[in-house]
Amino acid sequence: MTVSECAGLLRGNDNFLILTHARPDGDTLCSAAALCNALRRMGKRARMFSNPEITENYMSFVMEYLSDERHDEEYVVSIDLANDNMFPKGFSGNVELSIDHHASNSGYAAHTLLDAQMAACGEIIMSLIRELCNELTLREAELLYVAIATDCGCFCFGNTTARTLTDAAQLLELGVNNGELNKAFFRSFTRARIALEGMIYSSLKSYCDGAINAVVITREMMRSSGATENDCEDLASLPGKIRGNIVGITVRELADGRSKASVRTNRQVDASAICSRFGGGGHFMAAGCTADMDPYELAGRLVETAGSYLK
Ligand SMILES: [Mn+2]
Repeated sequence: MTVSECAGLLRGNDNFLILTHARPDGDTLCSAAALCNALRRMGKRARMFSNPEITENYMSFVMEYLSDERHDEEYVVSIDLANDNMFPKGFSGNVELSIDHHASNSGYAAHTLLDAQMAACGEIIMSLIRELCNELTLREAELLYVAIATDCGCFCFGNTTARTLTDAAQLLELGVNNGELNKAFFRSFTRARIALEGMIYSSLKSYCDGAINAVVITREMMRSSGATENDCEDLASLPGKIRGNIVGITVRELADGRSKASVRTNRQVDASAICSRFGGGGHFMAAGCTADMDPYELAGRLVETAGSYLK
């Protein structure tokens, strides 16, 4: 359906329940919050589902929209949710409307507003709010900036288009403080995270003229840095930052004595083929496995296997 058809559907309904996806990110959360704010401005009743996995960094942005209080006959709208196995923990039921930018959207909802050209759902919500309310409020603009910026790596990833930058520019014109939000989401980290990264970089070993880079994260490193799970986001991308890297291997020691590996590759080597040798799998450029070995042993075995794929 088109944005204006979707706006018509929303205008004709009330008592909205807005869903975000499992392990929620900035796009699903802040797009949902912006839509919730706009629906409330229109005099509608709207709430966001209390997704139990919302992390601390987003809580202050979405808190005022979360509610467990059910309205009667709720109209369920999902945001950034490609299929029904991404439903948030604690939700089951039917979805009336899915607003999404994943080309793989399975069509699980009764109606779908899909635009796979968009870098973030935030861009679709931006058009939709304009259609519904003519203008965006500063609050909505801030939420949409976070939604868009987090889904395109602060305008660094290849999904960033001219349209993405134009949308962001319009949000800045509405008064969004991009410097402050970028600092909060992309340029500041906990002391524990920085300490842990230091240890990880110190553990780095390079092989095959730097085409393979491997790091190990032991339980002792977690303990001495004071890092928790919240500090461990995207650690698997660290070895791949080295220029010339083709296969980046990150191995983490688990509490039960086993080890868990993440393998990231560029287009030249199949990460899932490497991991399948150890009972794992995944995508071509990002895969993982868990093995009954100490982390240094698993790292060594993965380096050896990756080396055989380079030839
Ligand atoms: Mn998204």
